[in-house]
Amino acid sequence: MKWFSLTSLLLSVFCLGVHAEHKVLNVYNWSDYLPAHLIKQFQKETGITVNYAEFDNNETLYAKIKYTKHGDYDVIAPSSYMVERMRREGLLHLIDKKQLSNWHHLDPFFLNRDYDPHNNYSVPYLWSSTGIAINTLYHKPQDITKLADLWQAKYRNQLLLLNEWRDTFTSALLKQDDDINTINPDTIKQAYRTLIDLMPNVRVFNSSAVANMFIDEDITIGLAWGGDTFLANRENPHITFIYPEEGFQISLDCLAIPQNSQHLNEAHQFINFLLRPEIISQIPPLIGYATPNRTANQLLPEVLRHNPIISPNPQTLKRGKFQRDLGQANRIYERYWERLKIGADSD
Ligand code: N2P
Repeated sequence: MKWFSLTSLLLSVFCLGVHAEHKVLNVYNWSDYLPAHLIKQFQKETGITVNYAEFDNNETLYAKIKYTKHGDYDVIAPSSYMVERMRREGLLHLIDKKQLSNWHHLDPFFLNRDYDPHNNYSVPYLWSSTGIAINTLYHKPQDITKLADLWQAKYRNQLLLLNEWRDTFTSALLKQDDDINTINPDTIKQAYRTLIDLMPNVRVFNSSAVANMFIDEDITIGLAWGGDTFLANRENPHITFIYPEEGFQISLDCLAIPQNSQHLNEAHQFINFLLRPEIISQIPPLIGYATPNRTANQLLPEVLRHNPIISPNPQTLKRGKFQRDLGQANRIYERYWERLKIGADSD
């Protein structure tokens, strides 16, 4: 009896100890943006349990972080312009670079940019371009060299547009030869009208299943991220990617820690894990997005490093543009975006 009580006492003390030690990390990332085996490896190495959730556009992420007050997330992956917005609104926690021993692997090309001048709030994670994806069994590449081509009547009810207003408006602004970061209400309205003109050609708005829609041939032409197009191309080599003549946008997705995170050490451990060259270099071959980690890039096979869908050649790259936060003008765009999606053609 005594022996039994002692055992159960020891057992409960042990369990309490384990319970107190149990570490958790809540990650909120883009859909299909981190292979599951790497999450498992991190859990195994650190004993930290990762709760993992996904989003498919920056605005969904923004709303979650802005309106949840309880520190539901510890690591998030906003694109550069969203880092700028969140930073400005006090939604991000300072990154403690002393805890990131792998920081030096990052390519300086991606560091200290205007959206976060000293990278005090964000760590570059993966990047890609927004361009036009086509299936060459159905469309001739020589017919589609610029965004303006998508407005042709022959593409009626065929296009996929990304379910991300920033990228969709960027395409309209590029087509009309305007600054992709404009905050001028007249120019924004003009871009809205340009998109209204495109609507008869639009079949679907989607940003989480783009690769599969192309692979299944539900869609044969549309705006797409290079990474998703790379995946589709691997399954079907007829699916290819076009960097539009008017220019294109470079999306740099970053890792950041929300201001109200409850697990700061775990968050830094996770970010440092993803900065390890032998970890992050596993991602581009699997999901088709490029890494801003210079050491990791050197570990990639030559053929992948120079794959034109994953990363444009230096000459093409010159046409690439970075998006900035639009401040108060975000509201104007958002209002037009809602109208566009419900098909209301009004001012
Ligand atoms: C892949 C995630 C896309 C990230 N589904 C685009 N910024």
